[in-house]
Amino acid sequence: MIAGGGAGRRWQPAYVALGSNLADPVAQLQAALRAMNALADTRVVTVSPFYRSPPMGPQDQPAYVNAVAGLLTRLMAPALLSGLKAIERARGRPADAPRWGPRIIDLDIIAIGRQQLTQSGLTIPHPGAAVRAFVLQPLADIAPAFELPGAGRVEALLAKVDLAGLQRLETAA
Ligand code: ROI
Repeated sequence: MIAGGGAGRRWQPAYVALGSNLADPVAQLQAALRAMNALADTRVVTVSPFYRSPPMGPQDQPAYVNAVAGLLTRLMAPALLSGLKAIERARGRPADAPRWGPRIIDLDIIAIGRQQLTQSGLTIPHPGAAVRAFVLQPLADIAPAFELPGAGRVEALLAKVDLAGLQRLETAA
């Protein structure tokens, strides 16, 4: 049993997907990366290139900018999730924003090491990660051999998705 505020003993690799389609998306991702690096017991160790991607879901919204960050963290999943939600709120994302609507910043935990869990509204690995080009391409850029628990190797999953419309940007972190 680990006492206290959600920090475990061991550092674990984690991947977080970033997405934005409002209020200067590139700047939103850059600011969120700085804020993630400032979370307790967490360091951003690698960042993928940034990609412009057509909206999945309702089409009457701007294109997204997406990326994936590789972290090392000692936080347990719920503590990392609340840290990411706090960053989303601090950047001005309303807590009650429509689920498939445009957003200032979206930070989703894709995976934490080899964990597989579902608890209090959080499923790890993220159920969409294995089928979304805008997650798999940047994840493959930084971790092609990573085994997404229960789904398969990232580079094998990437080979099965449609990459049409995904455009790598020159700007990055
Ligand atoms: N579409 C794209 N391309 N990228 C996203 O990050 C993204 N996020 C969302 C929905 C609305 C599902 N569509 C998206 O939340």
